[in-house]
Amino acid sequence: LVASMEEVQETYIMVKPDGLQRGLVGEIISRFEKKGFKLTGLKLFQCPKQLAEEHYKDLKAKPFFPKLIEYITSGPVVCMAWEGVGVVASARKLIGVTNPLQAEPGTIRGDLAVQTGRNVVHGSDSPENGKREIALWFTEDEICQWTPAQAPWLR
Ligand code: 3AN
Repeated sequence: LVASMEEVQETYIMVKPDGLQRGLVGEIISRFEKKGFKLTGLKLFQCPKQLAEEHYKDLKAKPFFPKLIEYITSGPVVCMAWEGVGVVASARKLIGVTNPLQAEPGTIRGDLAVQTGRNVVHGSDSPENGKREIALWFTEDEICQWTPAQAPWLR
């Protein structure tokens, strides 16, 4: 765990349709930016059903799966790739647990959401899934590598 927290990782973060409709995009991006992670991909996107099903394939057997797919494809989402040391677990901490009522105040879900089925944001749950999901949601040329000019120590 300590080793994985020290390695540079990438994670897929997505503002779900409810987050966009509620005007929370700037607030959510801002939390990852202020923490010190590096944005390497960003787009507004209407997710096709097939992509939603592939993204959530591990949840296919869950009773809420059809509703989840309906929700994610109900309107545009904001797709993001973020890079940084230990970014996968740290982003999950910033997001908070799945049920927003149980999410700690100070987390995105804890501060901004009420329902599990409308929990405003997604974050990859492992470095492997971070890579998998970024490859799923972005083409290679949509990912930009850059060095923060004023703060190279953030890497
Ligand atoms: P997380 O997004 O916190 O990693 P997962 O991967 O267990 O949580 O679930 C993925 C998404 O499925 C959640 N963000 C939520 O939108 C939806 N979901 C999870 N559990 C439920 C549930 N019990 N009822 C309705 N939707 C759920």
